[in-house]
Amino acid sequence: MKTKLALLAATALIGVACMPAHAESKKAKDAHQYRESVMHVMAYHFGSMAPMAKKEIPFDAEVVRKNVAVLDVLATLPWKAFGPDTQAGDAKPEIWSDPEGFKQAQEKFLDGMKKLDAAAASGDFDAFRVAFGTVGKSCKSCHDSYREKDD
Ligand code: ASC
Repeated sequence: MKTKLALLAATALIGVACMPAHAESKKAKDAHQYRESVMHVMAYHFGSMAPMAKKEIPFDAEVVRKNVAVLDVLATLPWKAFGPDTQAGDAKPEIWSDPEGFKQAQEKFLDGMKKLDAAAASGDFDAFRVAFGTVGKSCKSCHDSYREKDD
């Protein structure tokens, strides 16, 4: 009996010792997965237009309009998943310690998206290229300040 108890205790201790240092709560894990998934799909749609902006492939206004329509919806989604007690993944602590700065970074991105919307609607390549660059810069500057990893 004593041996059994000792074994159980040892197993429990090993279990605790093996837990990751930053075990995520279910809430943090869900939020982390949600925002990362949205950002991933955003990067996919945004990135798919990069070869056009770089003139590597011909400009196709219809393809741009379709991607931008998807991005318009996605762009509204990640922010609510940075709520209290959701620190996890590559999100820097500054998101929670500097909420004003993080909010400004979101607004910069959403302003850029408005420009990209207008450019997509116009079907004008130069307007698209400029607005695409503005949005890309806002992604990068937010990542530089609030994300652990580089782009
Ligand atoms: C992308 C993507 C980003 C931005 C950024 C632009 O396609 O995933 O984070 O563009 O790299 O500088």
